[in-house]
Amino acid sequence: MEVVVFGAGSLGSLLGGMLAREHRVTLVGRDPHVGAAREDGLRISGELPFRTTPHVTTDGTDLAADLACVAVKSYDTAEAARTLATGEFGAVLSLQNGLGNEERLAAELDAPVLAGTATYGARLEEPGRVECTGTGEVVLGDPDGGESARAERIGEAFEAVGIETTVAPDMPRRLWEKCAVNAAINPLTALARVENGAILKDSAWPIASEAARETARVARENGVDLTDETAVSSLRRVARATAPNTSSMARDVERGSRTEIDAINGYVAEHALEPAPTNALLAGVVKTWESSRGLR
Ligand code: KPL
Repeated sequence: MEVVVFGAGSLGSLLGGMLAREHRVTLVGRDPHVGAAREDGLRISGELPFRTTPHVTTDGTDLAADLACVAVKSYDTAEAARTLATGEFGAVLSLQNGLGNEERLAAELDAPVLAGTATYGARLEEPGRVECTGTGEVVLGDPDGGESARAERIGEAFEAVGIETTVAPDMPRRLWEKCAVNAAINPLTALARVENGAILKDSAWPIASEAARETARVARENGVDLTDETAVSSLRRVARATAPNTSSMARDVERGSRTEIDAINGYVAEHALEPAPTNALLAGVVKTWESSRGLR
């Protein structure tokens, strides 16, 4: 299979590297990472050590492949979609954080768009080298839900390189459930500068669990069957399982970079039919921090 991985951050590089063991992969990213990977190969360390030599480029225009995996930050989705629209793809798979990415891709692209989530842990250690900090799984499927033969074929291509993959007929619920977890963990850990496990403490849990419950309620308002109990128990499970880890938003804030708040708490607050004060408050505080740093 020919695959373009658009977005050579830590996750895109790890999955792109794994896919390159069996498929023809083009990894689109930025220097100095892409330059180092071109010179010396893409080095994956940690739980799954290996080196591969995918084709790497900083120019994502006019590419053609059976599949384009989009792994850019959610605020870069519209620009990624416009660049991908100059090429030709059999299918496009979003492997991004937050909600609304698939709609933004579908608005620009003729190719069918699939939704996905990935729970692999990865960290860009230095240009050309990514550390796999934890194996996980990819879940993918039709963004509107239902069976998808296309998703099955992509799932088989992922499984062929050892990426544990589930093809799911209920992606809308899964995306909202993940968003409920992120809406609780990400802004709280970023603002308080703590690891994921800290949200289980008495001082944070009422806020975190309310963010998750409120997200489940907004999901239901948008026709997605996600109960408060499922959202809260998923939050507790992920916070426990990733207790010593730093969330992606906490890492963004530490680096002084823009966060994905718009696609997480911002999306929930905007799509609420009844007010969603906890998500609105968390989004407002993080956006205020971004504005103060000239990031938005
Ligand atoms: O997805 C995550 C993130 O950091 O964005 C969690 C689940 C919170 C793990 O860190």
